[in-house]
Amino acid sequence: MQTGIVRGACPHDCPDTCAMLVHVRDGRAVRVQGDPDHPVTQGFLCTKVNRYVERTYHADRLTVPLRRVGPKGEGRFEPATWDQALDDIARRLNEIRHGAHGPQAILPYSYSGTLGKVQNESMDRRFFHRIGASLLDRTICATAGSVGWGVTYGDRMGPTPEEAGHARFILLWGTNTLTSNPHLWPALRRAREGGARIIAIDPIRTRTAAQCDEHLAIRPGTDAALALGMMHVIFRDGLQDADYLREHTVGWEALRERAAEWTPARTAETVGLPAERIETLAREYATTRPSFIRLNYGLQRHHGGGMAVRTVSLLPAVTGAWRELGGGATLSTSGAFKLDGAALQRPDWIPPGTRTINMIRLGEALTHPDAGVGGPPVQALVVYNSNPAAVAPDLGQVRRGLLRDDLFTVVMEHFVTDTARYADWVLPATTQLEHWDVHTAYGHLYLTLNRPSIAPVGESLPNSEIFRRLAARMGLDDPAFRDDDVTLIRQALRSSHPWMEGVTFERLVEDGWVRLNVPRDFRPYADPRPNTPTGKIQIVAPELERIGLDPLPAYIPPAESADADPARAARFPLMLLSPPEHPFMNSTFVNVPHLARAAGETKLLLHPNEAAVRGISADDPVRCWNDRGHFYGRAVVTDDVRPGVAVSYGVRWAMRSEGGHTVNDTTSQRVTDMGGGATFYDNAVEVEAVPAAMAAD
Ligand SMILES: Nc1nc2c(c(=O)[nH]1)N[C@H]1C(S)=C(S)[C@@H](COP(=O)(O)OP(=O)(O)OC[C@H]3O[C@@H](n4cnc5c(=O)[nH]c(N)nc54)[C@H](O)[C@@H]3O)O[C@H]1N2
Ligand SMILES: Nc1nc2c(c(=O)[nH]1)N[C@H]1C(S)=C(S)[C@@H](COP(=O)(O)OP(=O)(O)OC[C@H]3O[C@@H](n4cnc5c(=O)[nH]c(N)nc54)[C@H](O)[C@@H]3O)O[C@H]1N2
Ligand SMILES: [Mo]
Repeated sequence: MQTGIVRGACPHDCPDTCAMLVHVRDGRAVRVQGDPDHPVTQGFLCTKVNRYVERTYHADRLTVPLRRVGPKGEGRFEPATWDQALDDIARRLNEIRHGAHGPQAILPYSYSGTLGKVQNESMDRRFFHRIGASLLDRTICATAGSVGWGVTYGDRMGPTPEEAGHARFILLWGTNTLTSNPHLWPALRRAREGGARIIAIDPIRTRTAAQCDEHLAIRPGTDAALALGMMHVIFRDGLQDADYLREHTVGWEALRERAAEWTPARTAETVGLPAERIETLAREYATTRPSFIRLNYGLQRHHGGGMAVRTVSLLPAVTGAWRELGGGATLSTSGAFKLDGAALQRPDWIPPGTRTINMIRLGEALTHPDAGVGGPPVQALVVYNSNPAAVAPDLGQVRRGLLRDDLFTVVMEHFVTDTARYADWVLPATTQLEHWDVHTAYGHLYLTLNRPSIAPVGESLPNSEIFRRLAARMGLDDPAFRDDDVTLIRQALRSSHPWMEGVTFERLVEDGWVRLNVPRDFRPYADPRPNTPTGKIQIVAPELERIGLDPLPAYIPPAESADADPARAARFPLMLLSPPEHPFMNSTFVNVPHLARAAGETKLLLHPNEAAVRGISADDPVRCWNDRGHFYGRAVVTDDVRPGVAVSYGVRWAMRSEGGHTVNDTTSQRVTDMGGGATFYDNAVEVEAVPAAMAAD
């Protein structure tokens, strides 16, 4: 397309998956715009993605393959041709694959730079499965909640922005909607016009909490206790939906007994809210209908995160809120998309017995001879769609691993990121404007096609094409390695599920996006047949007992809290939360000038009492540390955070941070109770003022 408007999809890791219109003039993208006809996008894009064109044509964009010339971590490279790069990478990977340690010494590392089915999880998976590389458990974001929800309800579904406007009582629970799910906001506004009350449950008064009717600042990681305390009042006062519980759930009697232990007084002490407020909250929640809970990621980044999601998610089962349009709870809607992932990824090629490495334990995997899980050392790391030297926890150990001279590292990227600085080869990848893809969503029910709108910038190639070329060079001759991107999209869409009826490539080409064939009056658990082992909503989940957890909803305190580890909490008395920075997308957009300016320098938010006892004043340079590492920031003294909590919005690039350190120097590789998830917010730290000169490290 030389001039005109091309339909695309925002590729980023966000529930909103916007339909994007790309304006092209003379072969160059000039502007991106939210599709005004899309019922969820509603014509607007977010702060970050509005800058997508600026990012695409950024002066630092990678245009040719780069070969490392300096020491690892220094970021000195020389340009090379694709033939040189691919020949060398194919040779090295083949050597390792056929060498003493075998193919499992190769580890892929990818996450959510793009969520497109083709560029995120197709040719890459075929490639690594066919050669028998180690498997990566992609746990960094959502697995705690996915498992917590999964053992309770099966597939993840819930009201979308199209239904949520009907709700009259709304809890934004562990979600910063205006930053991380902004296209839900118009629905919340509609609900409010209809008389809805909106309450934020968050240790921080975020920009979202400030816009709500009320903000309940609970102690981090105590969400399950709050939900149990609410259930206590609901059962005690007879406000439960007994018919719903009897018909659709197993184990509700045991839950009633469990909740009986959570008196308002006990709950108050655990969560840090007044007992009376817990009483009234429970009654308001149970009696104002429809009630909708948007529970999101904040509460699952603590050790007990899986249990927290599971426990909160049962509130609408207790009250029967699921029966009503707009009622219930939404963690994710991804379970509604029934695409053919196996056709794309070919899991049938995985050699039996292949080991799995948890991505959040990358530091451990790279620094232990048995990769921390048994088996061969990791000798090659192939990174794409991710920036682990910024986003992974416990960065000190990650960096030590990446510095290993005997580690062969390939990074496919748009920029020389923190991770790319450690690479032997950096390969230029295309952006969403330059390749095909198809996108499911986890905050609504539309499938979206992305068509390329411009030619690749420089010599960049789609991930899929890089893996196709590598496969050919490494002698992998299965015809599946010759499928082009449009063929891959067609394969993904092959599905006999009724919700995919009529959702075809042709319609996507015609319209850009298509709603799944689910009923308009979408109430997924009104009369549920959940795909759980019992076919019911599992209030008691015996499979949890098998992994050593309580089969009933329960409160598991954060691992680094005073409740669980008083000795540690005495040394590190502040719980550090590091949720997304409004103008950034994880570690993406950090180098886009407008957005970097909007975010400003690293800040450390403290309650006035916590600042006072440490002799810290507003704008002081501070050091935040624990036994894993430290980073620097500038103090913001504010009652937006509760006492006992510190906040530094992240994720930032180490190379653009004071002393080369970020919040993730302090976070840990500990996993959540379920799903092996990350515990970024279960992070005890201490903070001190430092002389400005010292902050240079
Ligand atoms: N602008 C922007 N949008 C994004 C992202 C981004 O980086 N930037 N990242 C995207 C991705 S990958 C994800 S996973 C989502 C994440 O977005 P959200 O689902 O909103 O999750 P978080 O921002 O991690 O946390 C949400 C809120 O939970 C609060 N919180 C922390 N601990 C607790 C707790 O124990 N209990 C409760 N109730 N609240 C707690 C935090 O203070 C925060 O305000 O956002 C996506 N959208
Ligand atoms: N402290 C702390 N740490 C966190 C979080 C937090 O809240 N606090 N959030 C966590 C969460 S929820 C998540 S999901 C992870 C996110 O971690 P990641 O998935 O690693 O996300 P990004 O940091 O956005 O890095 C994605 C990289 O992929 C690149 N990329 C984008 N598109 C393409 C493409 O088509 N091809 C290739 N080859 N590369 C591409 C981008 O340039 C970018 O550098 O971070 C986690 N880390
Ligand atoms: Mo995420």
